[in-house]
Formats: sequence, C-alpha cells, structure tokens
Amino acid sequence: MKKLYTLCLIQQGDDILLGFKKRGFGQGRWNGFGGKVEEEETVDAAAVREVNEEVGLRVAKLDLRGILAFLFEGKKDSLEVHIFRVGNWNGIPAETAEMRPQWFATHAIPYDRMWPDDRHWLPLFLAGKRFRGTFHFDADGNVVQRMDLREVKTLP
Ligand code: 6U4
Repeated sequence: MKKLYTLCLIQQGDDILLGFKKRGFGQGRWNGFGGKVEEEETVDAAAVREVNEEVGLRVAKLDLRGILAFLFEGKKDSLEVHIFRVGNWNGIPAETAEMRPQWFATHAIPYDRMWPDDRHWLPLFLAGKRFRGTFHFDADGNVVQRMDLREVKTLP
C-alpha cells in the first residue's frame, strides 16, 4: 500500500529551516516538517497542519517542488512524499515535542545527519528545480540501494 506524506522546507534567503526529529519515524535526524496525509484531507491542508503542529508556523503559501516514492527492502508499504517549498509564513519557529528547529545556511546543510536520500534531491530543490524520483532503501532505511531522480518542468 502507498501512504501519502508531506514534507515542507521553509526557506528564507539563503537559509533553510530544519527540525531535529526528537521522536517517531526518522528520530535523530534533521528533516523538513511534515507527516501523514489523513483521510479526507487534501495534501496541501496536511502540509499546512503539520508545519503548524511541528514548528508553530502558519504557512501562507505552498509551492509543490517534488514528488518522491520511498520503498524499503522486503516491505510492501511504500511512501509517496510531496515536497513543498514554503517561502511565506507567519510566526516564529518554536520547539515542539516532536521537533527542535534550527536555521541552516545552504552551504552548511547537515547531510550526514539527514535521511540518506536528501543529499541527492535537496541540491535540486535549492537550485529552484522541480523533480520526481524513486528511492529504494535497505530494510532499515539507512542505505539507498537504487534510485531514479529526474528534473521535471511541472508537477500535478
Ligand atoms: P505520527 O507518528 O502519526 O505523528 P506523522 O507526524 O503523521 O506521524 P511522521 O512525522 O512520521 O508523520 O512523518 C514522517 C516525515 O518524514 C514526513 O514529513 C516525511 C518525512 N520522510 C519520510 N521518509 C523520508 C526520507 N526518506 N527523506 C526525507 N524525509 C522523509 O527527507
């Protein structure tokens, strides 16, 4: 079964806001903000809700920049993650039970402490591109075994 997720990267000038995930899926890694799309919820509404829940910001505008599929060795379930750029928001980033936020300059992104796929697609994101792709991980999600990543002009 394919599960839908959102992932929002909040960008201000040359800086990007990441959250240190304190619990749950991806614990111990720096990540954007997002989570599962709930039943009868649009993907956009889920993205706005998760940013508010995880870092206390009110999103003013979402820009869909990437759609990635994540598959894990020996597992039937896959994730489809919709990646958004957030350039307009209200509020001040706040630590929550799930995330500790921190701004990172583009040249200092902590790829070694992020999901292993991020080093492949985040440079495309930072260059203003749109993209689609599929990443096949080992069972634990620590190693990318195969990947297919391409730039696209438009996304649905
Ligand atoms: P619960 O446990 O129901 O509160 P929820 O907040 O809905 O969970 P969560 O936080 O587990 O969802 O969502 C996982 C987040 O991690 C989503 O934003 C998608 C993101 N994510 C998952 N795999 C990823 C990967 N390989 N690379 C990446 N982000 C990933 O950069």
